[in-house]
Amino acid sequence: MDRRNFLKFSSASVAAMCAGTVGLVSWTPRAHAATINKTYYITEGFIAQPDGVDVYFRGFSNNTNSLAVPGEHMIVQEGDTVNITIVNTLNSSHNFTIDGFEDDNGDPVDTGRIRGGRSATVSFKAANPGTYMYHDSRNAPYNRLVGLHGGFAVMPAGRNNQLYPGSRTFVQQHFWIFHDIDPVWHNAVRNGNTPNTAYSPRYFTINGLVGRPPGAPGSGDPSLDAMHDPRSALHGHVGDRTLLRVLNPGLCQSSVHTHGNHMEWLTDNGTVRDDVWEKDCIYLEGDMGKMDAIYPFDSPPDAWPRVSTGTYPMHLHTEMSQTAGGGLYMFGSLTDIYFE
Ligand SMILES: [Cu+2]
Repeated sequence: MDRRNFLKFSSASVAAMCAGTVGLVSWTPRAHAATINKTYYITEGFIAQPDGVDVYFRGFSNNTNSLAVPGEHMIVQEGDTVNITIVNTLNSSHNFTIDGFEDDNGDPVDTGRIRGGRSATVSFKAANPGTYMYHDSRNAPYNRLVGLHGGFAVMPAGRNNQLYPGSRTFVQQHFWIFHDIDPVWHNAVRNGNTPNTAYSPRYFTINGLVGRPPGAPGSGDPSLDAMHDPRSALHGHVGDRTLLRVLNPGLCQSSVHTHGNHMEWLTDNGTVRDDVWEKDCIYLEGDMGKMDAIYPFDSPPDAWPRVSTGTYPMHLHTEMSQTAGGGLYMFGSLTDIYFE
């Protein structure tokens, strides 16, 4: 297929779409259940990577002229009626399902097969507060790996500061969706083939972007630089406890590592932990791993004299995840934590 037939994107279209919805994407605390309607359009195209290489992706996008990888996060409240429509603009078949989630009736959410050019709607009542990944589970893991994934969360009814009733509290929340990308596999999927080469990821992203070191092209641009993307970078004053909903649609296992403070580790792959450990490194399983943790925004305990401002990095503790294109260092899955 002629490449000019595809939409081409810098990463910009993804982050720009979310500007103004910092952190609390699509959810504000409210007293009553609501009806939430959302439409995702399955689109495809190329996204320029930090070394200039255009890589093929598919995404759950907000309109037919964009390409969102990951798709926009959804946060709903327990008891809400949720209607999600998927418009498949491609020729290939896809579905939309929320991994591990059961609705008010104990049923999973899944559109089933949506043939090329068709649409489908799932309607359900939200239950089971927590963090989930929505994705296309067909042709697994390939449709998910080429970009058909995003974050979904249910807030407990009547609470705006807890992950589940009785959990430790927070004042703001973010999704951190980590991903790893093998362009050879993406290209095979583009051509309708099943990848038959060894998995060799060359790009590592957080919410679809990589960090850009100072002085590098795109550094400081919130639509390109994960250290300045409002979806990823943490901003807070001392005491602004921040929930991190961490998802891994990629295949690589990771270790999420924060500076400044340890994280309070609340859940491991959807299971609430009996004890809340405070750790500066938390293991994230590959191939659909997830965890929740709170970054407490305490005055950094190791700093002397005591400080309440400063900037600290978050990065994955696997070396290759901090590179792009097979070795470009510091163009990987990292962001910054700003004490203000
Ligand atoms: Cu470090």
